Amino acid sequence: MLGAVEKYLLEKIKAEGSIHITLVDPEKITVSDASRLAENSKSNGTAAIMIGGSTFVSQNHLDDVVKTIKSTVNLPTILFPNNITGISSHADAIWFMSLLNSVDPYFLIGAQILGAPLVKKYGLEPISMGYIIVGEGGTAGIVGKAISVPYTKPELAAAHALAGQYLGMRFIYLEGGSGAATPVPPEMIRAVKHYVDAPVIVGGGIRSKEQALAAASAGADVIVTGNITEAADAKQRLSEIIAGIKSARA
Ligand code: 1GP
Repeated sequence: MLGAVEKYLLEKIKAEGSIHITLVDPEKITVSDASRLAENSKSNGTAAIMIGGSTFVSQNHLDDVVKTIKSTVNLPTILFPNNITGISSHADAIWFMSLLNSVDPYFLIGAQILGAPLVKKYGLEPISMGYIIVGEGGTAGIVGKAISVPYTKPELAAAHALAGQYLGMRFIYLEGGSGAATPVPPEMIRAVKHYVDAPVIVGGGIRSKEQALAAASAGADVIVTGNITEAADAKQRLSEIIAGIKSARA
């Protein structure tokens, strides 16, 4: 049976074409900023809040950020863990993910084995996801010891994604790396969409309405932005990006 958050995401994608999710990196944010950011995101039409970063954050701070977001907005909170330290009992769901192009078995299955009992104990909804680092890949690529798929090799990204789907992963994430100079190219998104039926999440370096529109038009089901939500003009940028995503359907 599908969990409530996964069902919500699938129904929203079906109804709206492409949806936006805000990523909150607890390393970079105070609890009060997290609350303000969640409110901004909700008022601009984001579908859910993801919480996670690429390095270490104290478990207490992570818990506080999740709790604050939950008490501020009525949106699903989905953990986006880089390790077992990214698990909080206060969230609704967790991307239960494997970094498909890591050379380190820890990021393929090791952390998942250590984390699975906690996910069960906390009653978090696990949503299975294949995570693929592409392009420059950023900190996630370095920490996760990934052999990144170059932007010039869309067919290789598609092969990774299809392998993930055949292994039973229900979402595929193309990660260009937080703050990437260039977002995942539309050709790569199109190639992946051509191969897989699973919803495709795209993130990393999306900063403008045009970039969001290009990703959505290429078939991205979910567009994630993190960095821009920390900019001074975050509210304006977020509203433009979400407008861009919605206009892909028009
Ligand atoms: C990073 O894909 C996300 O994991 C979002 O990237 O911070 O560049 O928006 P940005």
